[in-house]
Amino acid sequence: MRQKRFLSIFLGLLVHVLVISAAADIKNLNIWPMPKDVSHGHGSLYLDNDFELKTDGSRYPDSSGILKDGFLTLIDLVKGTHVIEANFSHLDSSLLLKGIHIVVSSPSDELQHGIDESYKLYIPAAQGNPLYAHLEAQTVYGALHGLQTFSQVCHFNFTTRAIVVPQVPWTIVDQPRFSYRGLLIDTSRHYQPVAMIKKVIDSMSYAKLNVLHWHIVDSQSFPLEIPSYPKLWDGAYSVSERYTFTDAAEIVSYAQRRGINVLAEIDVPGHALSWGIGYPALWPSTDCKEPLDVSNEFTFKVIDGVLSDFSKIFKYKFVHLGGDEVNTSCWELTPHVSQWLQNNHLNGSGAYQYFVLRAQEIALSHGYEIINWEETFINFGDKLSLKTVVQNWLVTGVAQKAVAAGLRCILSNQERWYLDHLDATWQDFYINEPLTNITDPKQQALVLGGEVCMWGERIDASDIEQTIWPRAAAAAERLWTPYDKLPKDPAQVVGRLAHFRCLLNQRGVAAAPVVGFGRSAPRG
Ligand code: CP6
Repeated sequence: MRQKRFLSIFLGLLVHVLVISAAADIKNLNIWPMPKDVSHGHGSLYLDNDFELKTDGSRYPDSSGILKDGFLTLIDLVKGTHVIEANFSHLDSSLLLKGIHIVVSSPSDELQHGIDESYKLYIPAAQGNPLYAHLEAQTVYGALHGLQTFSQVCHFNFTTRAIVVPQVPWTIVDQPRFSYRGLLIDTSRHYQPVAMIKKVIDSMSYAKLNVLHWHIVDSQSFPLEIPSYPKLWDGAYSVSERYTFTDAAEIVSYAQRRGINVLAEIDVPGHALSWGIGYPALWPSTDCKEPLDVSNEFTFKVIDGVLSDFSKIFKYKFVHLGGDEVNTSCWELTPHVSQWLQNNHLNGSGAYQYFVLRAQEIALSHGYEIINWEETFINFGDKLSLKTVVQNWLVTGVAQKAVAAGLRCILSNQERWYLDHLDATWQDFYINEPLTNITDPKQQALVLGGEVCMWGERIDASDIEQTIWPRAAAAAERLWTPYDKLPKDPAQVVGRLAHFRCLLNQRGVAAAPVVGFGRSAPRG
């Protein structure tokens, strides 16, 4: 029955697509990122004062309340800070949208890499009573994307003082182009309060980004509690600039409820000086505090403890093991490490390979697949576990080589997708195409997606949001929207991006002006 009803709705839609899409001027659509297929009409509806969620016929029980919370978020987002003053009593009730009917077919709320994030959203025109929007998705996380799109279609109308849905009927059929759409934050160079991390997660959900890459620790500080090695967070900046293990679990849960996976990183063996503040045995010597001591079994015991603790809270199937910028000469110049190298017939680069592969084995033993920075592939790509994803950041064209070797990869080219490069413009972010020079469909399928990186050396909680946004949104559309819908010239999307940026501001996100749009002057 239900199936039939949707079938007839979607057949109706098909007619709509055929009839209306020719007329639909894509430039007037202010949805970001642009969905796969959109059509709309020219009517208007209002959200009823008790706009409701209906989930009958859904196989998803929502025992965790993720869908309910997604619905309440939608209401908050469309109301913004306005007080609804509409009095609909005089209005023809055929103009009121009573609610949204959501049908999710998978009962599971497991969030994992590669889950189905598609959705179909239909908002009817004023005909038939009572009026409900219809949202269909395979998973609850697809439904959340549909609710985000819905929130961008509605706006507060200052004449009626109600929420209007213009341009009905809407038919939106949508799914992401890439399964990995990431944002890196770095809590080692500057501490970020938990509240700010949650704000960043909220803003990611508005742009349909789905992976928060948490570069938790680095040489500058070790802010996270590790129960197995409780002195590791002695490496924090201060007693307050820390995350308890429970804080981290809370961040993971907060993100998961918004359809966002958390990718935890320990960047080893380089970028790890702070580990030795609590456990100086991890340092080769007081003259060589990074990379971690490759010759000491204790080093691998600690990594095992950290990843064992991680596996209790970081449920994403990947863990990031870093592996970039390793100063191997520091090992060669430290007498006891140099002796160990000789005994094991290794030079510095051999020891680097040994370290990375051993860390990979430990991660695999805890059930993880692995992401490593590209230097590991450049130096010993043929030795890496096939469960490795190579994350590009240098300007080497390494992605083509990684996928040709059968490994998966993620793109983060530092000239285009490094948010700490303040001279990289939103246009640079927009035109960065992950599949450049990758033509074989089998190899294209190994490109999981991309990630923009907000390294923390020069930002803290005072300016992280305006440094991330709006440029991350430009990358978010590149990673979401089908290639053939993306204009070659970013000038064609500037107005829509500026609109999204204003939406972020209205939602309390300190997104910076879109340079080159309207009255905003170029910066600095
Ligand atoms: N920290 C770590 C960093 C960077 C990397 N790893 C980095 C390098 C160059 C630039 C920006 C950031 N700050 N751990 C490289 C992956 Cl330009």
